[in-house]
Amino acid sequence: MSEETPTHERTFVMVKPDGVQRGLIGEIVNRFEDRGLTLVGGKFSRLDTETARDHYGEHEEKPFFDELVSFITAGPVFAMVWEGADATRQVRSMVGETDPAESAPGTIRGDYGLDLGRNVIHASDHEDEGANEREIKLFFDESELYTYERIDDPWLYEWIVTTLTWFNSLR
Ligand code: IDP
Ligand code: MG
Repeated sequence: MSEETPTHERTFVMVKPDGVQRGLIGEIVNRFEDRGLTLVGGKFSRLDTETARDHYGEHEEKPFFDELVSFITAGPVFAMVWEGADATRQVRSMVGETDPAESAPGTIRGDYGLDLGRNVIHASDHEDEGANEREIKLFFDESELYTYERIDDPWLYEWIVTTLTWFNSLR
């Protein structure tokens, strides 16, 4: 077993209006499900300007801020919370670079985008301190998040030993 078990955590992810309009919700959900993460919350939301300015507060001084706010409020978004080991870092690596043009094929932005201003997906980042908690709260009530175990969890995580113990007991 690896020396350090990564933190089991929740991370906030959102299909942006371009991703929703282009029919990419299913593809995106599929990737995280296939990876083994657990979907603990998901819903449509239409951001108003105030919430959008709040969500992207860290970028308020940037020249692209107004464009970003009008883009993110242009249509419904699909907000999600995913849970799993090292979830924030793993999701970010599946998302790719901020600019789709710089994102490797195989990443979501590298497979589905070409333009920095239309980059399909948002995902919380550890570099933005406290972003997960803040963004989850902005979109979800606690009662909208569900804790459960995936049936394949014992085959996804080495530290869950139940299945292996059971198989060995049959020999
Ligand atoms: P991230 O989404 O990869 O975390 P951030 O730097 O946090 O990237 O920027 C937030 C969002 O702002 C980006 O996803 C993108 O939509 C937009 N953005 C960032 N930099 C630029 C830019 O230089 N021009 C236009 N939009 C930008
Ligand atoms: Mg960011």
